[in-house]
Amino acid sequence: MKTRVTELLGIEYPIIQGGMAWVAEYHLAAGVSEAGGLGMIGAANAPAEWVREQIKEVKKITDKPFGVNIMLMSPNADAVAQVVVEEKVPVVTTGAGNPEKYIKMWKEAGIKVIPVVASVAMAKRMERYEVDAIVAEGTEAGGHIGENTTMVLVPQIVDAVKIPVIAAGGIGDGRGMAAAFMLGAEAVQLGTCFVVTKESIVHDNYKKCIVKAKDIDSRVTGRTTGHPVRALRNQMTKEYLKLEKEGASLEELELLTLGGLRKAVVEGDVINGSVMAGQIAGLVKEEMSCKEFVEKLVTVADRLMKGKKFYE
Ligand code: TUI
Repeated sequence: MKTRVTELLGIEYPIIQGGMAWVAEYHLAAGVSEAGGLGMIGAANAPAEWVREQIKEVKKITDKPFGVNIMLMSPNADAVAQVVVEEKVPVVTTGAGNPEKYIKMWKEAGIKVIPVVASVAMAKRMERYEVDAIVAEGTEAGGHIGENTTMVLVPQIVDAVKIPVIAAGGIGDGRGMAAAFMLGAEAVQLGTCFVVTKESIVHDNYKKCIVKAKDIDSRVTGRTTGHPVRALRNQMTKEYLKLEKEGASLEELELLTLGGLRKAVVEGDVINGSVMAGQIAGLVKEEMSCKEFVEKLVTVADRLMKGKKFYE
C-alpha cells in the first residue's frame, strides 16, 4: 500500500487519524503512529503550552512520525502555529479555515503541511501555496463540516490538483478505504473509528454512544449560524435544533453548546454534551486496539483492491 502519501510522511500505511478536539491527545496519537498510520494531536481550542506538552509525551512513546492538527478558529491558533515549529513537529494538518498566513513559516521549518478542505476552490488555492497534500473532507464527517459528500468531493479535488489527496468523511472500514482509493485518494483520514479504540481516553459513555448509534442517529446543528457541526442526536441537539427553528440568537445557541464537547468526552455527559461523530458511527460495533483496527482496515482494503470479494 505504498502511495505518495506514505512516501511523503514516512508511514507504513496510508491512514491518518483525525485531529479531534479533546479526543486526539497523546495516547491516541502514539497508538495510531505505532500501528503504522499517522497519529495526530488535536490542538482544537487548547492553549499552546498544552499542545507542547502533548508533543513531548508522544515523542516519549514513539519514534514514528506524528502530526498536530490546528483548528484555525481557535484564539490560540497563532501561538500553536509557533509551537509546532519550535518542537519540530513532522506534519501539520489544519481545519475550519484558511491556513495561508502560516504556510511559509511551516515549510521553512521543514514541516509537511496538509490542510483539510471541503471544496475544490480551497483545494486549488492551497495547491498554489505549495502545500504537500490535501485532506478532502466530506459532509459525512463528524464535527465542523462542509456541504459536499466524500463521494462527490474526492474525485473533483483529485481532478483539480496534482498534489496527493487524502479522503475523509464516512470511512469506517476496508471497504470505505478501498472506495476512497477508487475515487483517486492516496490515503484516508478517519476519526469516529479511532474514538472507539482502546487507546482513546474518551469517557466510556461516549464510546458506548458511538457503538449503539444507528445510521440515522446523527444531526447537524448550526446550519443557520454558518458553523454546521455534526454530532450524535441527544437532548442537546434536540434543543439546539428547536431553538434554531425558532430563530434564537447566536448567544442563546452558543450557551447550549459552550463546553459541550468537553462535557461529553471528559465528564461522559452524553445527554447534554456534544457527542461529535461522523455518519459512519452506525458501522462501528466494537472497541479494538489501534493496531487491530488499522491491520483489519488494511487487510480488507488490500483484498478488495486486488479484485477479491469482501465476503470471500
Ligand atoms: O475542522 C474540522 N472539524 C472540526 S473543528 C472542530 S472544533 C469546533 N467546535 C465547535 C464549532 C466549530 C468548531 C470540530 N470539528 N474539519 C476540517 C474542516 N475544515 N471541515 C471543513 C473545513 C473548512 C471549512 C472552511 C476548511 C477550510 C475552510 O475555508 C474557509 C475559508 O476561509 O475560505
